[in-house]
Amino acid sequence: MAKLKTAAETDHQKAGIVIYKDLRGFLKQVDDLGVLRRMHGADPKFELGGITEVAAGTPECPALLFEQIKGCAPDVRVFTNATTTPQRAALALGIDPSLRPLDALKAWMKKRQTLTPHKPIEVAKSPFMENSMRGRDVDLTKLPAPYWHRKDGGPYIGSGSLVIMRDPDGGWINASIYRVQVHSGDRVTIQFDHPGRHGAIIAKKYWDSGKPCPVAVVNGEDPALFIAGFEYLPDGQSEFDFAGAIKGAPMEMFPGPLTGLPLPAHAEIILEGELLPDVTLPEGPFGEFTGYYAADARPAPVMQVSAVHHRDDPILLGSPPMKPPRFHFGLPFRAASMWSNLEMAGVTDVTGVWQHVAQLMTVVALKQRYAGHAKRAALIAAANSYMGRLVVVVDDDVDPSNLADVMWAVTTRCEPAEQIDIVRNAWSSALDPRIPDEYKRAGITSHSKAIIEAVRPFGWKDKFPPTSALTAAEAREINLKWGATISGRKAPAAKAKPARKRR
Ligand SMILES: Cc1cc2nc3c(=O)[nH]c(=O)nc-3n(C[C@H](O)[C@H](O)[C@H](O)COP(=O)(O)O)c2cc1C
Ligand SMILES: [Mn+2]
Repeated sequence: MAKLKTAAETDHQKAGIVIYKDLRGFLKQVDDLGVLRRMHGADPKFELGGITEVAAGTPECPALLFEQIKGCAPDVRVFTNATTTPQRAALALGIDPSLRPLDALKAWMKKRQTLTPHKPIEVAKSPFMENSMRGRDVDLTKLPAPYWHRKDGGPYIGSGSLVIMRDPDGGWINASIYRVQVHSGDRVTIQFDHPGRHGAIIAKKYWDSGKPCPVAVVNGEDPALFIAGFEYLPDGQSEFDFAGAIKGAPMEMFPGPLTGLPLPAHAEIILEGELLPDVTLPEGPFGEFTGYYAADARPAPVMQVSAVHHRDDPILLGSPPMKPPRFHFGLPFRAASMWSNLEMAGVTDVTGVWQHVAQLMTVVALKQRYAGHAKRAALIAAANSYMGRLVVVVDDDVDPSNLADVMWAVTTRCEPAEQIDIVRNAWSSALDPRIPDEYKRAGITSHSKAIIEAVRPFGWKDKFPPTSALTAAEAREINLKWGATISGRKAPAAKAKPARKRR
């Protein structure tokens, strides 16, 4: 970390985009959009999670700020559904929140390709040092840790929290989202979906040399860190640098008093401690993003918490997994990286990539230029479809973000006997509800993926029956002229009163 006191003017400031400083700043932006609801007196046992799920299932999908939570100190708050709409996901990325979802994702895909990683800088002061508990005084029960779903095995402080570790070889910092269950006043577990997670690889290096792994859990981080912590970044590339790239300025870090790990200075609640070698506790079950409990409680590594720091009136960022299509992010960020991967691999004419059903289904749209073009794209997308059994390719006249349109293409352009392929032994995880438990126990967590070519067959695509539907451009034109009347916002043109002049 470079030792500088203040960040220079950000790339965003130069471009005139206002980006939040921290979670509180983002909360204010969400409130200013009129989409924040304040909830008073909710019970952290099941009710807070239940309210979050019901709200996420409504068309508006408001963000929620829980205050005066039952049984918690009056100043403690929990923020949920923070980035669950396309609008708020765009806002978190510093992208125009009024863009149509596919255009917003494309803007992010393009921005992501040209991001400049910013190494974090160290600052001399941090608001999270306003309150500290050390050693025997550490008492996690003083912090919010909801029971999110009814059959969860315990309370989770970390449903959207960042886990920070330093690679003992390269010295680089990994900062990713892994769930964190509270087991006692000073013990939590951290769950890795599979042994390929950077956190799992790094912890193992410490343990293999007989040492505990220094670790920090950052709760109430800003959304740039939340998004960075979800990205598949290469080994050795710090999520902190990526978050700085999203924000267009270096992230400010304050060194953890106990671990020396760089900690986001403006985060809300921090746990510092060690992941112990050879110590596990039964973790879970926990309602997962597939909408299931895929496994009973399983052993997970234990973090001994030796220090807790938090801001005054701390805000926990809660992001419980919920039954699809509800998801942590209102834009399918991983579809953006797939889109970019396709371009990098030289696949031309891709007009969109999207993920539905909480990323369990991937759709690629393209303008077919040669035989095999569609399958080439599908195979590349399938390789990185984590836990996704369905990969669909559609022609460029189909909007991949519109599930109804996609299914129209599937049912009218795909002859199953000719245009569905199965790829076996592909990437999934222990969270997959369809993999039998005995396989999982033997370490077999792969599954098969169906590739559905819902495109006009290339050999006779020009003779395929033409569609009777309006083109997107025609529909837009009609909407411009007639949309307000169709929706009832305006009386029919003949009866409309002359518009009054604005003063
Ligand atoms: C809200 C949320 C919760 C997540 N929970 C977990 C988890 O408990 N375990 C896990 O291995 N990955 C989890 N993930 C996915 C990882 O954060 C993601 O795959 C990340 O890229 C892993 O980073 P790494 O490559 O540094 O290991 C979660 C993601 C989100 C957004
Ligand atoms: Mn990583």
